[in-house]
Amino acid sequence: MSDIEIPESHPRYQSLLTRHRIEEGVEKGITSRQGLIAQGRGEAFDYLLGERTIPSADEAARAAAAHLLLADRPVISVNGNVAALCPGEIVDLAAAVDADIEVNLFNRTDERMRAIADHLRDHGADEVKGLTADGRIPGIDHERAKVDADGIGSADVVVVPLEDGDRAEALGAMDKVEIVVDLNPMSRSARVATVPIVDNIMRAVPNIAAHARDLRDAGATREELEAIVAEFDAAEALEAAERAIRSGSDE
Ligand code: PTJ
Repeated sequence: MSDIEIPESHPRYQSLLTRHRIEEGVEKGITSRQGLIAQGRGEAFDYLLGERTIPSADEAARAAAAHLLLADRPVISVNGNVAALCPGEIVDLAAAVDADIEVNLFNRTDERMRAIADHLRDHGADEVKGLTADGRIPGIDHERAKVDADGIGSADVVVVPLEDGDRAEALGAMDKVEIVVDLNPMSRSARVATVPIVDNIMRAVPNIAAHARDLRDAGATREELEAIVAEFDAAEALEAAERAIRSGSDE
């Protein structure tokens, strides 16, 4: 048993755990009510993917790890769904690649910003950015434009999980490397990402951290990391995910 009263052997265990965490996130004022709908949308794609990390998503996670290890100023962006689903895993990934964590919300309120920052600190984060909001992403006219100038504002690589599309596009226009985690390979954010990872955030985040540690432990050089980055083909990864969804297999 874990934080839900369902044995881990239950065939729907992961899905029920996810729903429980999102519900709890809403109750705690971390997740927006729209987050429940977003979760439902993601779950449908995960069901079609077989609720597993497909090989192309694993390759994408490795390319993401290489980008993060090469980065000068990597930042992981966190919204209300991510904070509810995998706060400890986000803190662990930030430690593995020496990244900053920044809260960035579509439905931004001071209460939610603070609740999410506190929640991340409860899970081990030292510093959480996003509350200063002294920077702006050009070309966006909603709350997601607000960033910390010394966080996402000046980052070279940004991890943007469960994004809503237009910020992903605007960050791309700022020449930042964007790592998007989204279960929908047809979403606008996945399509504009430098590295789209079509996987559940709860599997993808620990997987990126594991790849980063493997690469570091193997003593990967800058040249080797750059080769991993160069070999990754975003369009092919999206096609492979769509094929897996449509056919139910990896072929
Ligand atoms: O906390 P806020 O205020 O910033 O709001 C966050 C949400 C997620 C509500 C907001 O960004 C939103 O409405 O997003 P969308 O437009 O519904 O997009 C969410 C995307 O994430 C969709 O493409 C889903 O398929 C995908 N998704 C949902 N759950 C997961 C997921 N991808 C990976 N893992 C999941 N668990």
